[in-house]
Amino acid sequence: SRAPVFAAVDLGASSGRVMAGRVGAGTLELEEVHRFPNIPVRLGGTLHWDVLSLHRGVLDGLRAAGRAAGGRPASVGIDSWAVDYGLLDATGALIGNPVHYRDNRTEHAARTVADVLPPAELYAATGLQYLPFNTVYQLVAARGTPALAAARRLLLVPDLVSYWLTGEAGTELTNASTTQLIDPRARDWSRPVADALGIDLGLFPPLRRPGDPAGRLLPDVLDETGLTGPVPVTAVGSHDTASAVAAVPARDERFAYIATGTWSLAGMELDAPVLTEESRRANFTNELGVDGTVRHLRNVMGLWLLQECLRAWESEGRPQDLGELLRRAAGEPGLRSVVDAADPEFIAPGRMPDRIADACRRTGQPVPRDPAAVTRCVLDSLALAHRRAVEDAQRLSGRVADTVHVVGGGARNELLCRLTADACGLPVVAGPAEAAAFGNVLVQARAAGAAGGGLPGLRALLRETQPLRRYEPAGDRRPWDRAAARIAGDTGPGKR
Ligand code: LFR
Repeated sequence: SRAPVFAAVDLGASSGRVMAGRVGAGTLELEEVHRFPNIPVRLGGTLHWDVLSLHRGVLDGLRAAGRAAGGRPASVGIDSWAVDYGLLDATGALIGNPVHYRDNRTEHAARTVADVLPPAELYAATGLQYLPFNTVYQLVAARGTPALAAARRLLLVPDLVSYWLTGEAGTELTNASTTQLIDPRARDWSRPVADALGIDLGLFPPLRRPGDPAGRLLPDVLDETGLTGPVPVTAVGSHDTASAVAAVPARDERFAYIATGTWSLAGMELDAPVLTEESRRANFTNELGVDGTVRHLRNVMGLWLLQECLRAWESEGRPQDLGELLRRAAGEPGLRSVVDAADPEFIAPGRMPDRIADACRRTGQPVPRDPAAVTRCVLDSLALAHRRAVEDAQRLSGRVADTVHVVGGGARNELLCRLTADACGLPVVAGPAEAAAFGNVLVQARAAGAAGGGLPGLRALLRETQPLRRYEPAGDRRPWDRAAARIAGDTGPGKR
């Protein structure tokens, strides 16, 4: 008999996909069975997720996964971006569309929070880096709104999708750790933080962990998808980054990772959080991972910078072909101008080429004009930010990395991988590109008994079955040092 098929729903900031993963002894195959766009909608001045259209995409994808399985998938798992949530009223109905983490409604929330809980205390309790969109800031910004007053339940995005599929509500732990309401040592809610901020933890359904059962597809979902039940849903690392890092094909513990897509999440995997003041000042986060791990990392802007430039050029009537643009960027002189790719100034959408130009001007560097030059500036800047995060991660944790694993969509970007190897002065192992879906599938497969072992076992299966590409570092690191020095003193609008 053929190996069972697990369906992974992976929702990203610009598209969602459903993958069919076949897993057995020595077998790991992943097939994309459905992909759909995720287009945020600005309405009444607020940026929303179009969550019903995502649900439609999930249903279509599950139908396709059934066809790929030749019947029904052995189980379904869901992961997505972090921090955002939907509110349910007393009847279980969704109150309004979830707000996008790039919306600017949390602008003043940091001050409100700091007045009650100084940043150092909040960090010592939760280990989370400051990002303006952490769920706590969203909840503080939503304080006093009729929506929050009517809410009986709060579900993080993957938990919301899971609830719609099964009728069962839970809060998956890895994603819960991005709310800034979790104590990463206890791996449980931090009551002191919630109480200090007046946040009702009763809104969150009970915690569940990757591998836990999460219900079965409801009869109406079976109807909509043409599947015959029972089809179980399994909790996975529902934070996409948790699933992606679970699928880093590392050989041993001496690695740093960069999960690159819309974001570059760069750091190390640890077995305990680093809650020092130094780590806080370096804006490093401690998110919870699969199997008791901690992701000690920094959020770097990632390919968002380029995506937003492409969107701007398109709206100016000069659309660019990405492949062509990357080829031309590879031919541009390197390190002419760099920006701080970890600067929160770049979080909001809009006018990206202008904002990059502003940052270059501010730091006395040539302003890139041509799209190829802007693209080279973005990729050099990302590589530089990768290097800084990889170095800081080692320094802050006292651990050593001899390899940098690049996973996620950016693993397909040869120039980015090569520049990252050169900047870090370490070999880069690139792939898999669909790391989040692999992590999602592997955790389900293990729960179903189709794959064995801890993370090392799952990672060995990835290494044996997936094509990986290695980039050796080349050249001189001094130009990178000089580029870093040019932006070290930048005190732009995003700097606090
Ligand atoms: C990546 C990601 C990051 C998180 C950001 C916002 O997709 O999940 O880990 O910081 O999106 O949720």
